[in-house]
Amino acid sequence: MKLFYAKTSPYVRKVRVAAAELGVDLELVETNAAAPESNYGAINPVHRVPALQLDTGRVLFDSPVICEYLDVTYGPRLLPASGEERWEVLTLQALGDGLMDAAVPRRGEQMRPAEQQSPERLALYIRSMTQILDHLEASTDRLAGVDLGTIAISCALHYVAFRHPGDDWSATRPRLAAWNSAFAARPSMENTRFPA
Ligand SMILES: N[C@@H](CCC(=O)N[C@@H](CS)C(=O)NCC(=O)O)C(=O)O
Repeated sequence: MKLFYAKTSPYVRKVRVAAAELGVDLELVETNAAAPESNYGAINPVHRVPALQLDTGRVLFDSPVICEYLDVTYGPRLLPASGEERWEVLTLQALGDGLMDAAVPRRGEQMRPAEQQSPERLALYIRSMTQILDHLEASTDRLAGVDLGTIAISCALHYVAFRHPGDDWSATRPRLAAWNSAFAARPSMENTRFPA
């Protein structure tokens, strides 16, 4: 199976950590989806990474779909099949993905020339990030075990530290920071670190 990926994408890291936790090897295909001349749309018409191409040729996207496919096929271990636990894990995954969904475009906005940046848009991203981080700090007792929820949240927290270091999110959220440090020691997280 081929994973179309970028080293700096938190969504990709989530998929790679899930695969590692399940003991699945993926062939990595480095992909710059944002490049204007990219023909990656022939693989994933949404034109985002990650995408997973199965040996049959079928292509799966986006990251929650890929993670669920991997878990159903090689688990299940990371997403309970039914019951309250399933909704809990999916909701935690949505919190992690939601943090990425604000932190990633905020970074994109900040990469534009200063005079083209929208302060209003940046404020909305920062509001979403702050709310999610505060919510997680108040709910660290929910972060037990290794599942698609905790994987998504840890990948999102590392992305925030990687791309928005000035936020110093962990300084004011000690319980979440302690949980994330312990989670980061897992080989699946160690082996998928963002570049220095
Ligand atoms: N909802 C998607 C989001 C994926 C996403 O936004 N990926 C970014 C990289 S972090 C991307 O490919 N951006 C390229 C672009 O927007 O041109 C998922 O969960 O897979």
